[in-house]
Amino acid sequence: MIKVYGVHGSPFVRKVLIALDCKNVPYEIVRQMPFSGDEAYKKINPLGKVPTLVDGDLILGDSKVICRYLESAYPDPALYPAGVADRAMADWYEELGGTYVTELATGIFFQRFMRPFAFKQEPDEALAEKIITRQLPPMLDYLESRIPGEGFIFGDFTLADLSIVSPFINASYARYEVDGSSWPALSGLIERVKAIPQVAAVLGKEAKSLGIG
Ligand SMILES: N[C@@H](CCC(=O)N[C@@H](CS)C(=O)NCC(=O)O)C(=O)O
Repeated sequence: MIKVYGVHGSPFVRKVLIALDCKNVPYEIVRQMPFSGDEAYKKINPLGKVPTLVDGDLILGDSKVICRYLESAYPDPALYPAGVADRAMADWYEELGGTYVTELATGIFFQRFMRPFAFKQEPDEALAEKIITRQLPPMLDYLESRIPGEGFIFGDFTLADLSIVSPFINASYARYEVDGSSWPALSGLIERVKAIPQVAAVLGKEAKSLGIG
């Protein structure tokens, strides 16, 4: 059976678990904390990051690489759009969601959730506020201009939708919600993605694991 190394709460692990669930592929999670400096884990993923997917002899790191493998190996249902231009745009949204948007949203998550609850430290509220009031809004404006008022970015749900939405799920654990009066399309997409049964199921397990259920 496929093994996914990682923990609930990581947006990158979340993406892989949801892709596997959508494709109805059984898997087991091998608990692996990020930032643990675990030398044994580095033998299968030298970056030490989660997730890593093990499927027989195949050992892959990086959620984008893993999800592309899953799409080729288990094509039904498709989780990327067909068509060269849409596929390229989906890659762009996945990249943007997994890099800059994640950095900003997990900045809020780290300050307001991880520091007080995991590390018993005071959050740097000034830093969280700077992200919320100055750094995020231009990105939210860009996303708002690209997201439809209904449905998903490419019609059917794809991992591009999840990649855009996922960082905001982490931020919501730190009491940050995208303001629906300023960014209604993005705010609506977040709700629609969270309502997908496979997404809701993983988020339920995540909430339990993070103690916020
Ligand atoms: N580009 C990677 C990013 C993975 C990543 O940064 N994972 C975080 C957890 S959310 C991690 O393992 N961080 C540990 C580290 O950077 O050492 C992916 O898409 O899988």
